[in-house]
Amino acid sequence: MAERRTEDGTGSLLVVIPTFSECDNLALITARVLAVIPAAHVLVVDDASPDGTGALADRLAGDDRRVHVMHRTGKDGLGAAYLAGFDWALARDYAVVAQMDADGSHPPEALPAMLERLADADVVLGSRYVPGGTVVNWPRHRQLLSRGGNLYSRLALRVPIRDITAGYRLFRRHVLLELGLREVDSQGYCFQIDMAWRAVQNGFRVLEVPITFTERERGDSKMSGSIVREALWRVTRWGVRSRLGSGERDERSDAMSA
Ligand SMILES: Nc1nc2c(ncn2[C@@H]2O[C@H](COP(=O)(O)OP(=O)(O)OP(=O)(O)O)[C@@H](O)[C@H]2O)c(=O)[nH]1
Ligand SMILES: [Mg+2]
Repeated sequence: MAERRTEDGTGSLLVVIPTFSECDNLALITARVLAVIPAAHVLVVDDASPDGTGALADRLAGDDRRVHVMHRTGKDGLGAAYLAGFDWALARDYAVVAQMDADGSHPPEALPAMLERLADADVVLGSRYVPGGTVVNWPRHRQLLSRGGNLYSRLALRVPIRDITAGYRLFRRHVLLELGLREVDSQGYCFQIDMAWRAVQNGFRVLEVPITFTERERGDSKMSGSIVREALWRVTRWGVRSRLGSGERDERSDAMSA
């Protein structure tokens, strides 16, 4: 296991890549990650993709022992896939856990800069909305949705993060251990807001590194109206509760089905 240590001494790195029907993207993104950080491991978390992504992941794992695969029984949302991947990481000795989309939107080539920033942080976000960050090929409606979602979340939750919905992140192991992952049940990109807010509330240092985010070229988006509604509903409720001073975050009594 010693060879998993990253060159800058940040410790062993696991990159978790959730997949649902990403067979056109998975081999390339895995190869890019391992080319940039040869000491890293990759965990593909596949939700029984109907296009055979799970079988492709098995072949990649058969060819390279740095690649691991978790097969889940059906599509259960991005948040649940990441939580399962984080549990898998914590059951092993990875010091740093990255999360990254399979569709090429998150450039693996930014990993070294993000790992470097982790020297002064507990969580590092690959950010579109800090100086130097940018978005390529996103249609106007997606830009507006993302910008609007970020602005609303920042104001409602009163957090200084510019890209709180960023899906490209590094966590130090102790953050995942201490955040109370059992209580997280946000599903879509609300999961990203939830985790970032929990990190800030727990006093962890969250830093943003600029990235160039590129819209997927292949495969279908899983973004949906219900994902947006879930985020709007939850963020509004968290913001109201934090203003009322209860700080209550327990979602278990939440009857909302987004
Ligand atoms: N395991 C698993 N992965 C998922 C699920 N939903 C989405 N993903 C993966 O999560 C990542 C982000 O999903 P995307 O469809 O790219 O969502 P997005 O980035 O908001 O939308 P586009 O980039 O416009 O397609 C991709 O790697 C997806 O394959 C899910 O239910 N289960
Ligand atoms: Mg995407």
